[in-house]
Amino acid sequence: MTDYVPPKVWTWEQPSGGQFANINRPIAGPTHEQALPVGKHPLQLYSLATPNGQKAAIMLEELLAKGHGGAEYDAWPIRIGEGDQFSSGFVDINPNSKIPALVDRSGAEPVRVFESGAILVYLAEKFGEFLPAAGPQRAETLSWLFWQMGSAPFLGGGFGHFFAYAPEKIEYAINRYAMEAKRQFDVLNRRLKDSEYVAGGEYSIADLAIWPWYGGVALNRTYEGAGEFLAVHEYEHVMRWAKQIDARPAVKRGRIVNKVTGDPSEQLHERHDASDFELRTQDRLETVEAV
Ligand SMILES: N[C@@H](CCC(=O)N[C@@H](CS)C(=O)NCC(=O)O)C(=O)O
Repeated sequence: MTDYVPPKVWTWEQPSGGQFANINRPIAGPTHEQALPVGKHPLQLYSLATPNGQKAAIMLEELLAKGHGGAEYDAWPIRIGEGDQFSSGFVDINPNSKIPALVDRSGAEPVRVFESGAILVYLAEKFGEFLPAAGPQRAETLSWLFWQMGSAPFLGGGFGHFFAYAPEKIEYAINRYAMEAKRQFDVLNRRLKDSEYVAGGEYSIADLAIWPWYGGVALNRTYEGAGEFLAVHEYEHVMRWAKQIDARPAVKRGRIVNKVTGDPSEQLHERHDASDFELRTQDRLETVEAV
């Protein structure tokens, strides 16, 4: 219990504490003038390898794996801890200042797309993959995609924040969001008991959206200790699916794009070419520098 009594009008007086306190602001818009870099490919991705960012890079790698040369892309890191999302260039392509954002420069005019779900739908429709064009299967896929967009903020912003990042462990908040996170895992588990993939028998943008969040926690990669705390091993069908998706070569590549922390062999800060996965991960660059 705290003795905090909310004032009549909230004012922004001090950092709220916890990880990310230095980037949280109650106002939108740019903080500084800075143009975004542009590479040689039709698609430009501005992102970071958080679960939301991974969705976009994995989708692009899956499209390339299917032979869509038009899905070639340059991926640029947006270091959200350093405020890159508030540059004038980034705010121009995403007024919401959150990664990922995509610019399609393949047409006469550049097209900006923000919100990871919108990016998945845009790319799925552009290349005719991972989302049926019509019918019940499209409805099912979009239903699960939007389930993810609505549910993951409770897993990440709710459970993950209070379990891993908040400056103090607040039992009420952790209980509230652990309960909801477990309920969501159970929703997925029941679905995946009867269905190979989330939207049915085919791998789709629903899996692509859901895996980075729920697969990440199931595989104990997202918040240290969270897998054990939520007893994720009990969700056996989620575990089966999480491992199955994790084994896909395009997923192995996409999830390390714009990754700037962790094991150097799993950090690809910028992606401009398929060979970068072999030649330009941080362990390789550090070896070259040391020679
Ligand atoms: N609904 C958005 C959420 C994106 C989002 O929350 N991105 C986070 C990283 S996972 C971010 O950019 N945070 C920076 C900030 O809040 O300033 C989407 O799915 O694209």
